[in-house]
Amino acid sequence: MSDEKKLILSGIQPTGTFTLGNYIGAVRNWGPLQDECRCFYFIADQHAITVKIEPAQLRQKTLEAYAQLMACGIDLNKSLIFIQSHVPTHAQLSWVLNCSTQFGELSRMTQFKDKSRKHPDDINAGLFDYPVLMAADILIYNADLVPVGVDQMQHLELARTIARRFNGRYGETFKIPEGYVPPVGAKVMSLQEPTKKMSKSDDNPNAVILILDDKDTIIRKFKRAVTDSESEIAFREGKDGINNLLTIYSAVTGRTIEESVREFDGQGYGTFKLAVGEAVADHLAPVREEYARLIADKAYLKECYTRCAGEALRYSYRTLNKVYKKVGFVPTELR
Ligand code: ATP
Ligand code: LTN
Repeated sequence: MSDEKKLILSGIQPTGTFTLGNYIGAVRNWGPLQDECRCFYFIADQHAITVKIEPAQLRQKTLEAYAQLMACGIDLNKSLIFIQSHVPTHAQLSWVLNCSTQFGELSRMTQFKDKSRKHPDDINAGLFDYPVLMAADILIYNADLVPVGVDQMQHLELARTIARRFNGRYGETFKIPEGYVPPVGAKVMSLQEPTKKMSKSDDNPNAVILILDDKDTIIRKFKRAVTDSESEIAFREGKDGINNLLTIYSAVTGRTIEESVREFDGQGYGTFKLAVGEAVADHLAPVREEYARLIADKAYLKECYTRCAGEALRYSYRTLNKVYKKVGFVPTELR
């Protein structure tokens, strides 16, 4: 890995099995970047405790998310996948960045407002401070590019603001990161309410395809997908259900939307839904198989996340030491 390569960084919270939305909109785009870029991916377990989660659940879901990322095509000979809490420099930098972040800025974050509304009994300081830890995740590696869904762009913008402010106050220290939203399938919609995004935390299991669902389950969920009262397979305004199915079909087959529309010209919704279900199930089958193999080998997973965290830690100390020096902390030999 040479230092001239662009550095890509992204994270995902271990809040449940990845959905087809997480997969198409985010995770599956991470693997192809690893040939041209230096890629750092991580499981954001420290972000996950900003809402209530059982410790045993968090531990299990973190390992499962780790194995899912590997199964989605991230090659540890080229990229790193680590667990956020194993690399303490993120949290150390976030304290310093807190002091370059304004209360008013954090109060304006829509995710904070949404999650506070959803969990009115637990509006903790971590939930409020979530974007500063996210800024530290990015800035500690001087990332060039951060692939995220549209929902995370406000946080990314804040990370850029914090970096600029710190650089202005203490001198050039951080690179200003760019966001990267995939051109196709940036937003996969719910199969039951196609105006809403497909989300891990949806209460209706029929609305969501999980990347580890078996073929029969996937086909059954697509058969029940909400469409419209017409019979024409076309991509246009007002046909949210069909548009979503066409987007998914195109994303997994690699065909354009126009090619997909032509392919199903004159056919009924039933045939189309079955074809989408089969294409998705076939596409996800190797991910599911690879996941089953990985999750059964805890010793191998441990070896991988330990080595990757070690590399990430060594790399990130360069930035932390520089930052500590700039803000005026007395140097120590202890790190
Ligand atoms: P939750 O339901 O717990 O909020 P989520 O399913 O919305 O979770 P996140 O873990 O917040 O997913 O997001 C992980 C990544 O997947 C982010 O980059 C996000 O933008 C992307 N993503 C999430 N849902 C979709 C979707 N329906 N379509 C495309 N991309 C998505
Ligand atoms: N907030 C993100 C997860 C996340 C992240 C990051 C993404 C935490 N730290 C740094 C990119 C870069 C989410 O919920 N999807």
